[in-house]
Amino acid sequence: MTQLTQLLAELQERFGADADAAIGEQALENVRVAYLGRNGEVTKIRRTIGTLPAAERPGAGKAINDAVAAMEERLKAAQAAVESRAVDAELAASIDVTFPAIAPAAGSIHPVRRIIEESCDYFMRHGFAVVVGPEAEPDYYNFDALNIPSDHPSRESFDSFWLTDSVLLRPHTSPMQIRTMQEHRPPIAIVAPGKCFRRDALDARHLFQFHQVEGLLVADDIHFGHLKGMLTGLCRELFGSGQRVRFRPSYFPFTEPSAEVDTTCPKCRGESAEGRCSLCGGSGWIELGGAGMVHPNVLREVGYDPDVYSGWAFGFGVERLGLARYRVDDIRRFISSEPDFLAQLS
Ligand code: FA5
Repeated sequence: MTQLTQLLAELQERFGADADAAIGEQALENVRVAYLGRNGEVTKIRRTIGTLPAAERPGAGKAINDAVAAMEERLKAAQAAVESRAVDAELAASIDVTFPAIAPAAGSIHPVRRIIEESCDYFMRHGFAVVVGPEAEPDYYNFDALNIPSDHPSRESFDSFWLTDSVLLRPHTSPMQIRTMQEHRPPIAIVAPGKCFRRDALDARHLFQFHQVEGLLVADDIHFGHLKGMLTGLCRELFGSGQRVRFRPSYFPFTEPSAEVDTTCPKCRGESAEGRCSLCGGSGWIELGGAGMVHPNVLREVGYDPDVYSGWAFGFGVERLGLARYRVDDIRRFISSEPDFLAQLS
């Protein structure tokens, strides 16, 4: 009996090694037949039962059956391994590892951001510093210090979102002029990009939240010619030399003299029949921003002597610059989050 037990143990061990080594279905079947088939190794052992004393025969039969059950389990595991190797091989054959990979979806810089960066780069090259400030402002910075007293009608042109009786979401970046001049003595040369908010109805030229780039230069002997030169240079930098720019007399309480800066309508190129163009309304021009020589009252408010110092300031709408730069026909497209549109401009 002990001899039989040892024989069966050895048999199972050999069977396991052969089953593991079988690399395909046919090889595994050969192993099965060699051990468990009608004339296989197990049958040969079974035939020896008759030579044993009668009392040992039932125990021997059970030991052989247990060994067969264990070998059949082992065979199932080996079959599963062979099948999964076959699937892997099939997959490997069907995968072309030289095929180009799917490119990861990469974002791009938003055109508004790009214009802010390029405008700031232009001014930094000319020695200006970039400053940023709060989007919610007390009315002092937004109006009073900019020479717009509480009863001044021009307050209405900055139709605003008020947070309290005296704090509002800034409708322009000009408060940064005051904040900078209060903190520093001349000479001052800054650009201040940022968000602005107005209760304007949406149309092809207006958003309720948009961006401006403010600029301020104060020193002795600054004149309007510097302003024209710098702003014309900015437009050339952003648009190339083909885009026309004009300075039109205007009014702002915080500059004197004042001008609006316009550029050729990117939609009709100034050629629409009277009133037909949905972007410029037929004027042939779109307004980029306001500009002018800093008003003496503003200089006095921050403690600068207007007889000693002079300066200019401007505030351009970034999305308007985007209309002209990218020849876009509607400002709302900049906030539409259409990936196809944005990808074209990147
Ligand atoms: C001002 O905001 C002045 N602070 C500009 C200024 C600065 C003048 C310094 C003098 C000295 P205005 O309200 O015109 O001016 O706005 C300037 C520009 O902001 C407009 O020309 C336009 O380009 C942009 N803008 C104004 N409102 C909107 C709007 N609702 N949607 C998109 N862009 C706008």
